Amino acid sequence: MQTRVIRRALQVTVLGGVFMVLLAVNAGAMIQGITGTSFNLTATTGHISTPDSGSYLIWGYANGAGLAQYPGPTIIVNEGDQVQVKLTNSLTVAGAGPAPNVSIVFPGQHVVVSPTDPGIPGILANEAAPGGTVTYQFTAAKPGTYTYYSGTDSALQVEMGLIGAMIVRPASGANYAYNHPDTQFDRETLFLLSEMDPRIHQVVETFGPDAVAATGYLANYFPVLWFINGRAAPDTMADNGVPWLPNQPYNCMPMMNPGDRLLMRVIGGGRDMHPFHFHGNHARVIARDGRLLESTPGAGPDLSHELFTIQSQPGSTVDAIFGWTGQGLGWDIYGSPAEGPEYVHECMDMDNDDFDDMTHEYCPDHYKPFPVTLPGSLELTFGGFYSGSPFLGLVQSLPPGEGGMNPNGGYTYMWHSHTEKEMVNYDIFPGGMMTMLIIEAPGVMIH
Ligand SMILES: [Cu+2]
Repeated sequence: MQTRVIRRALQVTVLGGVFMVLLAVNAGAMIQGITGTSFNLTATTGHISTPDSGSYLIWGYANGAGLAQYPGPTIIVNEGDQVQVKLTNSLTVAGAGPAPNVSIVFPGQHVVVSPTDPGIPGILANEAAPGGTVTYQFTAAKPGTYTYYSGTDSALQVEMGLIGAMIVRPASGANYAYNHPDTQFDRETLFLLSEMDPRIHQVVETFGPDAVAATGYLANYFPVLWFINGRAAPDTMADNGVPWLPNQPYNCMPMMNPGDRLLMRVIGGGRDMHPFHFHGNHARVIARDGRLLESTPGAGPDLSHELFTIQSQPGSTVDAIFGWTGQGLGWDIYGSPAEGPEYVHECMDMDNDDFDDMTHEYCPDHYKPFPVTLPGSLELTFGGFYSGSPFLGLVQSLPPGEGGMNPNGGYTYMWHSHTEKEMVNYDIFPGGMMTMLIIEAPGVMIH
């Protein structure tokens, strides 16, 4: 029955393609964050949890009086905005020493401090003393993907969690990464990559930050936890804002329909490099550090290039556009007539670009049969994501207790750090810097 419903949905979508175009950009397709031009961030303490049942003290930026977040609130502004960020230092620490000063650096921005709230001069940025404030001001002059983090004792404070993302949306509109048509996207996902050495957090929690230096842990750094947007897999795949992760509100599970352009905003948020690897297709890198890869201003990303692994470097950002249609597989991902008489349709390619105008099906593979014969279900071992069928959007019967994590019959691709020791939670595989891309069939709504 479910098979029939989903196939019907696909056929309706083919006929109702104009409707799909209208829905090409929806609110759920955009990265969550805080918007406006004036922000109040508070540096404060909290705890994060990891899927191996760990709980670790963090220092995080909070939105106003909210909870410490790892990473901090994603600041989303528009090109040309006069931005003001007031930082309040509410850190408290164990041990005899005072709480440290904190600050924010905004790489890529020309920052000044407010004359009425300049804070205290520091090495990289003016700082907020314990209980005090500092207000930073800058013009968001250039669109792109940026990071922000503590410029005070960064080796310790970034490790403790004082790191976040900032997005400057271009004048061209919210569904452009930069001011050029080739940077248009349908969906975007943040990948802020980081790691932690829990020993440091335990020393800070028990004895205070002044006790860290004597341990040598910052010099002999040994992370055993790895995160995307502050979560370790499988938490990466839980929804935004789930109640059991109050200090880790941002998920990371890209979802798309065939033909969508998915903008990947990748940020090196820790102190190690991470080769972030994606399955399913290459991605086209269009910008680095908030600058379009163009040969001359206005040329567009003519120096862009395709990669299957993004070498993410600490403090750096990369924008890439990922697409998927099933082109090149050599068989019809939607099934051939032999697989079911309900699924007889045309591949409508009015503009002769080889793709169906509405579903983005690759027409040269239309009706080509699935190339192998699958063993019977009693001969197979299933993963939780197998829908019972090799065809996109098709859910078929599975043995009792099998499957269930893929209710729409999407295709799922693991995206992960290619430093594969980083796909664990404190030595337990799988976990860590890993998530899934989900391709849902045309017509399956993605929220
Ligand atoms: Cu892999």
